[in-house]
Amino acid sequence: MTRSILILNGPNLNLLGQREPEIYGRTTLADIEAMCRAEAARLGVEADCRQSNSEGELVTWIQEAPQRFAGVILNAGAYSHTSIALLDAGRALNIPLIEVHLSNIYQRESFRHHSYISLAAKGIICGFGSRGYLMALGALAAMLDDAQ
Ligand code: CA2
Repeated sequence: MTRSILILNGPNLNLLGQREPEIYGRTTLADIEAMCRAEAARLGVEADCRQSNSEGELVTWIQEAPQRFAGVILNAGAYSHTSIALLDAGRALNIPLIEVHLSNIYQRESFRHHSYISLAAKGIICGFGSRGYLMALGALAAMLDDAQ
């Protein structure tokens, strides 16, 4: 069975480290992706990291994920709070999806308190900054180990 994990980041996350450091910190998306690849290697899995500002592209990547991946880590950014299309794609998955947010969305504006993705997620990690992606990788790797 494949031990590859797809890590998806949604709209505006390409701006990390460049704007609003008081909310999102100074770590760039390239830094996070490098941390994820290093953690994946440590856990004996592979990480394929992608970012898109396009809802449709994210939907397509989620739809195609079971062909090549054992799990999906998704930070859908603001689409988390708006996108029924991403929810439907997540619900159609037959592999686990873990939802990640850098910030604690429940400490922020009320419109961020609801996430459509959560309805399709195996689990949700928020508020731990970039460490949340590593926590999600650890959870998926442990699930793969348990399934062996
Ligand atoms: O906390 C998270 O990870 C979020 O998914 C980030 C989204 C936000 O809309 C969600 O409510 C929570 C926003 C990502 C945008 O990131 C930026 C980074 C720097 C400058 C501007 C935006």
